[in-house]
Amino acid sequence: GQSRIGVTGLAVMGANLARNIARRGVPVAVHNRTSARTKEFMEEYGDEGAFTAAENLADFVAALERPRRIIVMVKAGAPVDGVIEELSPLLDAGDIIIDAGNSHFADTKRRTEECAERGLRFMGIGVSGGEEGALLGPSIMPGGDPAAYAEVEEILTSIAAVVDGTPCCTQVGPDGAGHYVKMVHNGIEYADIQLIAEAYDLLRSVAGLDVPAIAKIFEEWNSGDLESFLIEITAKVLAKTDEKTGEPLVDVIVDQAEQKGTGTWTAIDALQLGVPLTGITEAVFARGLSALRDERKAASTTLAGPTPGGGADETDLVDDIRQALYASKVVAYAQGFAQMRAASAANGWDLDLGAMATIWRGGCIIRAQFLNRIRDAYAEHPDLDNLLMVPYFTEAVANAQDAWRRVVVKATEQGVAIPAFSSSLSYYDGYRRERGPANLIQGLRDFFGAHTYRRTDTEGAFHTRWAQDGAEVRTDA
Ligand code: NBP
Repeated sequence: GQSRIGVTGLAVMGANLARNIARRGVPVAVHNRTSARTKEFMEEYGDEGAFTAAENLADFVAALERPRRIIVMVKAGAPVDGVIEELSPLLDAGDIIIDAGNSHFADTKRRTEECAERGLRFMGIGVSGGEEGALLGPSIMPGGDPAAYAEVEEILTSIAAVVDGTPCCTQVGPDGAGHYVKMVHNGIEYADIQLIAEAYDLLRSVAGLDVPAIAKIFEEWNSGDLESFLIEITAKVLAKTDEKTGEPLVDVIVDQAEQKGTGTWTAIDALQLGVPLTGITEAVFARGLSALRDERKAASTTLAGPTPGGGADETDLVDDIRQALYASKVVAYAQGFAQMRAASAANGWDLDLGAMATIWRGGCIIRAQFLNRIRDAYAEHPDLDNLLMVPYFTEAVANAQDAWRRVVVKATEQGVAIPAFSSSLSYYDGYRRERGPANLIQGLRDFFGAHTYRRTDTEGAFHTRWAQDGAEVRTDA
């Protein structure tokens, strides 16, 4: 075989990845289950590079140099297992199957083991940046055996986005680590988007601004601490006028958010790890609430509450909202990184969190200036428990907190839902409390379930005989 790498699955992501690779001068074999799609691909893009089109998997495999490197870019879930089943008998020991879709990390772990039993090497790589990223330079999060990564490193780093001369691609860790990090990336994206939506709602409903004015505000915000791809495109979406009605496009878009599930996966894993991941989880819940459109319609005329607004343009409020957005964003990232740290420990992945911030600076949806700060934080403190504890972020939130509190108070008084803003503030206030109210929780648990408690002044587990003589007994001695 002559092709250095193959791509099977030529829907938008696979096609663009294959084109990206071929444009670097690498010969690529291409295949798709439905061969009409392969034919279309060749007709449209065949002259962009050295492609070998294969109608079936046997021809596809035969077109590849060894060890074979095969990128699988099909729909996540059962299709990936199906493709592995079909490919396996055609491959030789040491060949590498690379799942570049949005697979769940537990599936990647399982597939890694199943492939190893067949003598095959499996990699799960996260690819972010959507269609455009796949074609022009995505952020790539490869997981798997380092020796397998070494065989594809040159190709992957050459197609990735580049920031300050550094490719947005680095070996993340073994088995499911790459897909895990991609999952948390998507979770953070949910939180970022929710925070932006809440800021927009506040600017509109509480500050009383119109959509074009809000578009301008986001454009301004994009030149400060908040500078990021998502803030940039928020300004563009808000500035768009609907051709049919002449109204802002956002005013004719139905207010129900859809989702593909990676935010939910992130939240579920946080719950299982016991990591307080309020920002991302509230963002998932907010999409769920948005979906209840008919119920909301009925509730809007039934349930009591204040009507927001009344205020004319309030300049101070606009800047308060900016600061609240920034502080909440810091919390959401601190939580996401704390989750990756916990997952790394639980799975033995040894994740380099600074490197994750580094490869998210370009190519992906959450790309932002801000990630340089996170990279710097881990460069100085590799074992950092929480990003809020490094001076840069400690000060950023300290400076923003008065504004943040004013925004949460105002929104609450006026009846505007801000689940991500307010839960982030509650997390912040809970995290900085030396002594919280969980002592009472333990007392209650001991009362109704004899679950025991620990004392502040003595080692050991204790139980109070609430229903008997009220005396305390030590239960672990
Ligand atoms: P889709 O997720 O829409 O999948 C379509 C592809 O899967 C087609 O090539 C289809 O072949 C193939 N396929 C299916 Br469906 N079932 C198959 C089976 N049983 N055996 C073999 N092939 C099968 O494509 P996509 O939007 O390009 O996304 C690909 C992956 O990348 C997904 O995991 C996605 O979550 C991830 N991703 C997408 C984006 C994005 O912006 N779209 C971004 C980042 C990651 P056919 O032509 O024969 O039906």
